[in-house]
Amino acid sequence: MRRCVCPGSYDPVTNGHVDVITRASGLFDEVVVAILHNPVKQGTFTIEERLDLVRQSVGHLPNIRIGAWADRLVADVCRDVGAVAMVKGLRGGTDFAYELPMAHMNHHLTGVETLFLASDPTLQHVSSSLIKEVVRYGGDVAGLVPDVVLAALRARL
Ligand code: COD
Repeated sequence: MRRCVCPGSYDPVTNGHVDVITRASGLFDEVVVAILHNPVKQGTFTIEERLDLVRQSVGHLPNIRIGAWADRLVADVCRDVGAVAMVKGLRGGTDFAYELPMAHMNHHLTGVETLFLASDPTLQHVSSSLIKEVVRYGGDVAGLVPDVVLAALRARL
């Protein structure tokens, strides 16, 4: 079985994430969506809330597992779940500059490969942080996040 991990903070999951996870699920036998800690980001939603929102957004896909590993290296999670690769989205040059050293480091740690999918051009401007900022000031992000996330954001922010 060819398995991959789609790692992220998912705080919260957006349609950009959903697009990458959906495309990865067509390429691999199984996709493990892994909610991990990004040390430079403050959390808005708890890990349980993020798990629940991811479940409601991609749980309909037949070959998806969802889990949270708050204090683990992503390379170790990939090894533990038996994933040959992690799959990430690239929105542009800034993502590439951020992701490339991590891809090298993760390969150095356990030999795990990182595959990048070019983001859907209509979702290139979507990030969890920008979505939260726009919602906080009353902007409309319908169509950029799953409906369930939109409701959670409005209730929280
Ligand atoms: N379109 C396409 N892809 C997108 C979009 C979009 N609109 N939005 C986000 N993505 C991609 C991102 O590029 C990223 O690949 C992925 O989705 C997750 O995004 P986020 O923002 O939810 O998650 P990040 O970038 O904060 O995740 C960072 C990790 C948690 C993966 C990283 O910090 C990590 O690996 N932490 C665990 C500890 C560890 O192993 N550290 C050492 C790493 S070398």
